[in-house]
Amino acid sequence: MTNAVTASTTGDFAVDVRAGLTKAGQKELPSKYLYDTIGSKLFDVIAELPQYGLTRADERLLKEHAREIVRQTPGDVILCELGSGSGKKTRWILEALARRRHTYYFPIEISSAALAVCRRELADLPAVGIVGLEREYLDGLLEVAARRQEGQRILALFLGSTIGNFSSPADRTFLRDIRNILQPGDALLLGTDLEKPIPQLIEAYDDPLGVTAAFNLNLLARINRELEANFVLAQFEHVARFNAETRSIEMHLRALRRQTVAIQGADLAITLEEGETIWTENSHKYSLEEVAGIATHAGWVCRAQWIDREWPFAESLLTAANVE
Ligand code: AVJ
Repeated sequence: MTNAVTASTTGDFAVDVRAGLTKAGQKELPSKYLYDTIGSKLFDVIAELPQYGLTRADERLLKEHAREIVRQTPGDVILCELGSGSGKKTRWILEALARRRHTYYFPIEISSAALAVCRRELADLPAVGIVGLEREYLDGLLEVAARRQEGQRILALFLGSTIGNFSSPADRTFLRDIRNILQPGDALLLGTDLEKPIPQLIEAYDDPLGVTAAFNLNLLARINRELEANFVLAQFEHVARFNAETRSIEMHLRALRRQTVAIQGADLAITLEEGETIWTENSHKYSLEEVAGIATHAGWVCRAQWIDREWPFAESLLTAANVE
């Protein structure tokens, strides 16, 4: 059984673009807007790049430890996923759950294109009902919690180190927000990319094929398409840099010359100086202790952690502690 409910509008997009590009100091754009149809497909290509091992590490851990993860979340489980993307990685957990009983899976995704891919990707799974929610993460989670039947436990997945896109302390606050929506006994499987040599990170976020550059520049193309703007993409370049203070990879778009851009859909005209950047994404790299620390701080108990050796990445199974 499949159905969908629609979410954020061009209005929100215009408001967020206006807020980010009129900010004093560092101009910025929310990274969630990287994922329109073209952006989602470009990310699927990034996930295949030899330089970008994150998605494969996540998938290896899920494939290897799905049974153990499911064994540690007994009973009648509802599965939901924040930012499900193509859903490819979720197959292993779903198969392990569906071996036990019929399972409902709620992919929560802002990109309708990604939701459609996810439904197709997992449609062959027997004993699984997919209910796609085209929503912001917490709105979708509230919807799932409202559908919980008596005695059911929720297992929420937040994979692929998307938590790293929340600059500290927003990552802790977000884990706390999830904790507050769920109940004692519920669980969260959290995927986090771990610290690794900076040159390796730079290559992963600025690949020689230029796919990540296209993924980043597509955000300006999207503003042109959806908000009638006149960004000239050739007058910007993709930049990936490591911020040692925040231990994060930052993606920026740098203006190659002084220019003025009109964004009619946001009733806005902005001027960028030569060399000025627009900050488009933050990707924090965690230490293992840090993951356990922010989880505990947010009301979770870290039950188990699995680490990929080839590309340092951790999967952490967190259970909701009783709130004091
Ligand atoms: C999907 C958000 C986890 O931050 O590594 C990939 C997105 N950005 N290459 C990440 C991304 C540049 C990715 N996440």
